[in-house]
Amino acid sequence: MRVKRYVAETLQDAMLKVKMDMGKDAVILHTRKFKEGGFFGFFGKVMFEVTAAVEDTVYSPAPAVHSKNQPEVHALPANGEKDGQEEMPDIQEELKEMKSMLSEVMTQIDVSQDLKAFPKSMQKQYQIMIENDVEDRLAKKLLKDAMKKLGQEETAETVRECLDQQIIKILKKPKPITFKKLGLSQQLIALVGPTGVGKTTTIAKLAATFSIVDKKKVALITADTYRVAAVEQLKTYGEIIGIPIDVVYTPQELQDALAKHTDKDLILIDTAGRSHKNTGQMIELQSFIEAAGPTDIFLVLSATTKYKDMQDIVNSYSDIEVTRLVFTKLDETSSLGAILNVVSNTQKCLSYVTAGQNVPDDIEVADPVKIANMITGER
Ligand SMILES: Nc1nc2c(ncn2[C@@H]2O[C@H](COP(=O)(O)OP(=O)(O)OP(=O)(O)O)[C@@H](O)[C@H]2O)c(=O)[nH]1
Ligand SMILES: [Mg+2]
Repeated sequence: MRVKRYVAETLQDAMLKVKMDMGKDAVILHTRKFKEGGFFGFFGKVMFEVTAAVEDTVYSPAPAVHSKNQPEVHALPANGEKDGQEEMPDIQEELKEMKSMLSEVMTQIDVSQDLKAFPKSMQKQYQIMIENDVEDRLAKKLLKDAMKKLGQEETAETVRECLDQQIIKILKKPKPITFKKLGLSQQLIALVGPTGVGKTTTIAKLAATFSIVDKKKVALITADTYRVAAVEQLKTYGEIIGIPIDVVYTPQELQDALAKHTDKDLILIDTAGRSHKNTGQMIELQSFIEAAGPTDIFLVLSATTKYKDMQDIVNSYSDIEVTRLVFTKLDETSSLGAILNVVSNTQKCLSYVTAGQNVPDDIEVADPVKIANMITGER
């Protein structure tokens, strides 16, 4: 097989040269247009190049044609020759392109074979975590870290234990409501979050626990005046528990109510459920929060919410200085991966979780060990 390059000012001329030189059996391997001369390919003369091949046996150029008037014909490789040098940037360009394509393909292979690189026990744990709604990226990171720690020493138990430890570390130590032993330590907590997640119920649970069990002086304030039922709901709880409740319509009224309760250990502020898609409502909520100046803001999220929606909700509350996370309705779902995702992405501390409608029983300080066990355990 002989391979040759033919250069001419038009493609037709270049093809003609191929036919004249190699005959009709020539196979065209490649054609390209390039600029000759000029700076870095600019301002040069446009030329056409055809690379053709022919079997040795049929390669019988007419001697007359070959010997005369063929200055642009060069055998490949043409290193060191004028046209060969011309060709170098082009080859390098193609090489660069191929390299980048190759590395793209390699990364894709890496991602898809990523899992196969892990031992079987780890692959199984990955599946479990994914089924429990742990973000793919996070699940893989946890596995890689486990792999680093355990090496090939792993067994199903050690893998799970190792993952649990990592999850517990990400979830951090939860921060419930605490009181200083000495001095002024009033805790002013506002609960915010989307509609229907259980803010009011959680407030009732907290109020009852701290007032009845811990004998703290507790007051409730509600800024949720959108629905009569909402006010009545909290008033009823207040009456049952035996603690005062104020209903405020403006940020000013909120401040006035707070001024009345300087003697209280704990003031819980209920807010109306905000659709995170309604910016007007979010601005109003912010003005209540600013007026209150709470010690902590609890963002209440339902564990039953799809993680993607939860992400949107968390983002929409980014203007409010949320300090803690509360997850409700753990009794209604067994996949708690979203809790891990949110904590991992927001770096906020967990505070409480609730698992049922009963006031005050169905609330507890979030337990990272239990949550980790749920996340790495089969459903
Ligand atoms: N299963 C279950 N239901 C709960 C839990 N917490 C609250 N709920 C129920 O969820 C519903 C809504 O609770 P609310 O406390 O009114 O929710 P909210 O966030 O105050 O709602 P809005 O004020 O409308 O935004 C009620 O039926 C509660 O009983 C929980 O942990 N588990
Ligand atoms: Mg409510």
